[in-house]
Amino acid sequence: MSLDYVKVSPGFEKYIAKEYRDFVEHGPFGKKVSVSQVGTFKEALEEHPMCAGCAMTLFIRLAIIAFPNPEDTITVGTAGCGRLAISQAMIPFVYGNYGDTNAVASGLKRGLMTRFPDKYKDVVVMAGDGGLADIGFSMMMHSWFRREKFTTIMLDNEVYGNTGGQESGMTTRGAVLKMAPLGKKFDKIDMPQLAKTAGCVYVATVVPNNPRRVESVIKKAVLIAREVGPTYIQAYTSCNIEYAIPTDKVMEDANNVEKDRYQFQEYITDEAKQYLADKWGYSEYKKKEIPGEVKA
Ligand SMILES: Cc1ncc(C[n+]2csc(CCOP(=O)(O)OP(=O)(O)O)c2C)c(N)n1
Ligand code: SF4
Repeated sequence: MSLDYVKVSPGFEKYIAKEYRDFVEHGPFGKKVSVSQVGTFKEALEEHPMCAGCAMTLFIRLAIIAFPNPEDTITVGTAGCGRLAISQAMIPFVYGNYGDTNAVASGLKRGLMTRFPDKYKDVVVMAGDGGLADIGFSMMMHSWFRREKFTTIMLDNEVYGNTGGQESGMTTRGAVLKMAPLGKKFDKIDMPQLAKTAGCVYVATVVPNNPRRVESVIKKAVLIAREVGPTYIQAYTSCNIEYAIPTDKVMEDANNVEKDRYQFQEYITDEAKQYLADKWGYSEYKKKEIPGEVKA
């Protein structure tokens, strides 16, 4: 962990933009920051061009705070609303063609493991439900079948938001959208179940109005992907424009959806539990010793 990537060359301090200097002096690189400290450090993502009140932006902001080593994390995104914010963050961003994110991330991660065998370089895909569940479905599934070691985060707003409201595989049955005026005729894809079947070793669903939970699942997912296998997070990130949610009701909607179809789910394999306990000190996964038990 270091500030090597962003340090200011001696003598240039007064010419560097204030934003940049603030990031070097008060940013998250080389420190442990948490969502509970927001306001006390300079975040890697602050400004973005997304719609006012968009829950996706809140989620992306929390996810980036939660990255265990943001200075050694590379995000991979694609066409869709999320990349408008992700690409503004002070961490490297790679743009994969629409549908290609998980193929790009596979190559990137393998290359990084070869180039930096002694260092963790985390790769995190963040893309929309259309980009992952529809057009990128095959690339995503095959990255999981191959057990590629990176995290996939679906920004699930249950619609193609960036292109004006087409239904996606993640839209719920019956939902009426601008470009699906007769209502969707099929069920929402059960992607968490598919992720488990395809080989993900950690799977969680979250909504953005519980920042500590978002932080916890993202951290676990990124750590586990370093050495155990692929991990998948599915986040409800409503589109207030296409679903006509008033901006002051966005969090209320997330609360309601969490009680209904987005209840918190977390799946973790025994191997991943043990890895978190042994390598990263997660006490909740440490095997409890039974009093009187004789160790082999
Ligand atoms: C190969 C390709 N096909 C189609 C598009 C057009 N396109 C851009 S964004 C988008 C939909 C984005 O929807 P989603 O992935 O759900 O993300 P959201 O905007 O809802 O966050 C589409 C179809 C494209 N850019 N590239
Ligand atoms: S169109 Fe929807 S998902 Fe896209 S930025 Fe606006 S509110 Fe967010």
